[in-house]
Amino acid sequence: MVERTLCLIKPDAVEKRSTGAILARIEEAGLKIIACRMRRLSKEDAGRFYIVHRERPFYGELTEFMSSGPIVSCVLEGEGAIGKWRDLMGATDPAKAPEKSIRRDFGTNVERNATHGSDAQETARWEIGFFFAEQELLSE
Ligand code: 3AN
Repeated sequence: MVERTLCLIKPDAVEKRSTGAILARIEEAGLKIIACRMRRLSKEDAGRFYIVHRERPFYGELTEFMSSGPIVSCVLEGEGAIGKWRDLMGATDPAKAPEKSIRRDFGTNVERNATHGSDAQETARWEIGFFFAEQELLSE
């Protein structure tokens, strides 16, 4: 099934100038970028985006980090895009992510782990809507 998923390139990876290398891996894997922009979140924006984690002990740090510099948000489209993008990223902890995965190659630790990807269809719809209006998704 053709799906859409949200990809974020987090402040650590943008700062390290890994944006181009990460986008290249996405395209090489056959996923299509149908929207892409750079933006800096406020701490409040990051808090809203990660609202499901508000009870977790790392919520404050996570929202601080995600608003610490520019991020790149993209919408990816393709067959099984949600799982495909999560496979490309690897595990949350870069040390546990497989060799040649994005988080292994570009991440530092569970917080500074280079990228984000939606985990299910409903989450993907909500997360895409957080960053983009429907008419900004250029699938044709
Ligand atoms: P994933 O993004 O792989 O689905 P989740 O949903 O467990 O991982 O975590 C959400 C976000 O919270 C991740 N982007 C990760 O960077 C961050 N995170 C998870 N665990 C920790 C932790 N122990 N300390 C700081 N940040 C964390």
